[in-house]
Amino acid sequence: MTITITAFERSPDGGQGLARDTRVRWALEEAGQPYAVRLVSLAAMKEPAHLARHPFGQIPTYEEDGLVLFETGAIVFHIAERQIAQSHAGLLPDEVNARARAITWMFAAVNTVEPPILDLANARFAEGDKPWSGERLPLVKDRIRARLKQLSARLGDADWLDGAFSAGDLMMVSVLLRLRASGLLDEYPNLAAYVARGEARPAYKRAFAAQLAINAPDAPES
Ligand code: GTB
Repeated sequence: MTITITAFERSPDGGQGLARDTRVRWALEEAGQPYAVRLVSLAAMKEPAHLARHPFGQIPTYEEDGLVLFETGAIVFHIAERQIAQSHAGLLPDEVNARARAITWMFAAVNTVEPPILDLANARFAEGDKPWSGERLPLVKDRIRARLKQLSARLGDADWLDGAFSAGDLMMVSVLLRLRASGLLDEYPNLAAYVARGEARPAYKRAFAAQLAINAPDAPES
């Protein structure tokens, strides 16, 4: 049975790994699960065939044996649960309470940390030409700093958010990566080091290389 995900035919980031298929690829690589990729253009994402997979006309999606999923949090959770069902612990801990905490961090990544980060992208790219954007940008950045300060305090000098690396870290690192170009991450050295630890994982490197091969096919292999 083949797992198929969807990804941008051409990612707007040119292969920096910021499109959300990278986090799904990463989870599949951590799970040692081979997968196929269906590339979709921006136009095709809004056509009925893709809308049947993803009601909001976005990537990524996940297909496996008649099951179709969208939303990266749900997809990564499914990959982690599937790994447990196959008796391979890894992305979620075995112990019930530790597993619940790892899932909590997954939600925190997409519900609490990612929204202000997305707001920065909107403030820059969708609202950058508005007369009020110069005043708004510092407020948006300060809301991100408030979250990073709290996350930084919780992480402290630990390697991962709660014991061993988990799907919670995979989601949180994926969300934080989007901040690198802004310089905000570097204001919190333990978070910058946390993200670097995530990127250093062999599974992340494979996921990154796979999306880069599509988006910047001439790039040298890392
Ligand atoms: N909540 C959903 C999830 O987590 O799965 C969000 C999915 C989503 O935003 N998908 C984006 C998409 O399909 C691609 S990843 N957009 C097309 C559309 O909505 O029409 C977002 C993204 C795009 C580009 C960059 N970049 O260039 O840096 C980074 C992230």
